[in-house]
Amino acid sequence: MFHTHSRPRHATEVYEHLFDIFGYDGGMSIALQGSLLDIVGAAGDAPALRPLRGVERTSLSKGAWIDVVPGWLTGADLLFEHLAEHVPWRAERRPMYDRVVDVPRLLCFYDEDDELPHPVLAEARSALSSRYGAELGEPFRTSGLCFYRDGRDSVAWHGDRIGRGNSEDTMVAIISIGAPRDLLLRPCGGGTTQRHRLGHGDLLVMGGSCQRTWEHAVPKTAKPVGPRISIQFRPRGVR
Ligand SMILES: O=C(O)CCC(=O)C(=O)O
Repeated sequence: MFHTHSRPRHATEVYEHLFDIFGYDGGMSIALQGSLLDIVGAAGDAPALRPLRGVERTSLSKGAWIDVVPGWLTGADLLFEHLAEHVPWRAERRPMYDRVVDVPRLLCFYDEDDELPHPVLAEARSALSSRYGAELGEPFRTSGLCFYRDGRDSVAWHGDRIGRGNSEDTMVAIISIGAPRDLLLRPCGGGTTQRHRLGHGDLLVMGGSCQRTWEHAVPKTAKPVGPRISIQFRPRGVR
């Protein structure tokens, strides 16, 4: 989609492209502020991963857990620009009760044999498989990407239960880049909701029974937030 335009050179231009193409303006200045902060912190650094060591695990209930690694990915500004421009983002519509509604985010799915849109994503998948493969019993294989254009975009409460996530313990690893958004987790059947603010380059891994016994969501927000990209790695047969 972005290919019909000349290539943006830096984050400012990418956000202008988002505005031109999607017509979203909410929070653009906030996105720019975040981006400028990142540029001040790490001027033009290429995307890279920190070592995955000393990860602290939080046990939830019923065998579910999460690991959170703030700032696992550095140089996230450049990755954001690259993905915003090069991923063939799709707007989808899905049946809901008696209507067909817009999915409130843009999507792109990379199956296990598809070339990922940036080499650091293949490095991330491989690092996650090295760190978690023994416990998971298999490598991470697929990558789902979501583009949240602003606070109106969201994902509703759900577990990743299409396929084996419905009956077996598994893992879903999420890298978040762009504007910080809250990822909420709550036990199925009721209980206290946990709020995890995912920032630019943060990793969150949901494991154990999390997809079956807990639900997660990224709610809409009326606050002016800029665009965010979520990159989810999953094993084969989990969606
Ligand atoms: O945006 C996120 O980090 C969560 C995405 C998600 O839950 C999903 O696509 O199933």
